[in-house]
Amino acid sequence: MKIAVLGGDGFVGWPTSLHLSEAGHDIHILDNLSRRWIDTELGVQSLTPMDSIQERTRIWHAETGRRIHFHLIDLARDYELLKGWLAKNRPDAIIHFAEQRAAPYSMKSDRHKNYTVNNNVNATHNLLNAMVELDLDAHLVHLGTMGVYGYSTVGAAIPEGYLPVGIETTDGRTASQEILYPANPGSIYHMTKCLDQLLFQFYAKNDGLRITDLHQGIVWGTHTQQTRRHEQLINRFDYDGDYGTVLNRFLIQAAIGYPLTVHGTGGQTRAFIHIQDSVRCIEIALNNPPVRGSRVEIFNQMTETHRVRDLAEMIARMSGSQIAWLPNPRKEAPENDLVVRNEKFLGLGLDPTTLGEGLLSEIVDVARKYAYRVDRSRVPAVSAWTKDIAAKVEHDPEGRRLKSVS
Ligand code: USQ
Repeated sequence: MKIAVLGGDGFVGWPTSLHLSEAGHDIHILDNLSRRWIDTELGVQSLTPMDSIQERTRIWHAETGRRIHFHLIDLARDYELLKGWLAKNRPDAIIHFAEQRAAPYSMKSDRHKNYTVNNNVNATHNLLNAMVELDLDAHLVHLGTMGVYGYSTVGAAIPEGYLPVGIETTDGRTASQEILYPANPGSIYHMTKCLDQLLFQFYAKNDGLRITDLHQGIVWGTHTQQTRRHEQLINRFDYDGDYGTVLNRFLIQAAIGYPLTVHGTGGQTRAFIHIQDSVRCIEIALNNPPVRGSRVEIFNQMTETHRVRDLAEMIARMSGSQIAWLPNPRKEAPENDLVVRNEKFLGLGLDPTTLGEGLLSEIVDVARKYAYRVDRSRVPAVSAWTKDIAAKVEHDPEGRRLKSVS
């Protein structure tokens, strides 16, 4: 298949591009390199040294003989460029990763809220709009998030996208219907993914677009089979308070002897998936497109759930690290349970890579190797969800005063 990977320079986009290229597909990355600009804005860098996208694709070609093409296009701003590219290339499938993906970054300031909404919603809408205009019957696979559901549990498992409900009719019957599971975003970033869901529902219904939305949990790990092939194919690995996600942060913190930064009581339960499974799931979704005219296909892309403090305690035991119980910069339930259904991917052959000491230690080893690149002052999470929370200036686990976010 000819596949356009929008956002193919990012944390999941890059290993997905390599995986699909190795599987024999013709890969075209469309990316505006915004994630690299955000590193510059924040003054942080990936723990792992990343080459330019052109250099990465050159190395891939030298290693495998396969070409990955790169096109510098901003989906949110360059509608005509995007449309022109799609018209000329007419891909069989499009994978859409091209969104600002960090909740703390989206909550940093009013400017960051605007940026996240404008960027994410426009990128998605521009793409859908262009597909309709061009009569492009490509299968669109979108990377969404488990966070569209919220994380509270009513004592029932979260279904894969749709909730069966009974509605009392005016003549006293009960009509059954399947509705999108009620959206309950916990950040501006998560909210944009909820808005994406509505755009997908409309374009599938109105124009018959074939769309798969992947509700992914928190990704952990950094290497996949392909990124291991050459030092310069390495994936990015974020540790800072905005882009680092919880398990990867704890592993890096363990590697550099930094206290593990648990927010609040660490009672938040979240869904997780290893990066290798993430790219496999995307391939499975690509191989199982919905038929034209059917509703949006939704998968829960996660393999296990864990409570944050259990993860911290496990890594502390494994590494001898201390745990720092910090005031929570986010507005979220202090404790929640989470039960998630994921039978669809399992039924299509996903064999989950679950959290095991072997893989965790491998990640700690990667982190130790590049520990010299870590700026410890960028480890604390300083983006606060509300002005009230921001006003509580606290100290980081190493005794430094944290900036209050204005
Ligand atoms: N947390 C800590 N300590 C830390 C970092 C985070 O206790 O040092 C806590 C947070 O307060 C939160 C939980 O860990 O309760 C998860 O935070 P996270 O930063 O790992 O994940 P999140 O902000 O939810 O976002 C990440 C990705 C996002 C993806 C989402 C999937 O950045 O792109 O959509 O995970 S999900 O969490 O299932 O919504």
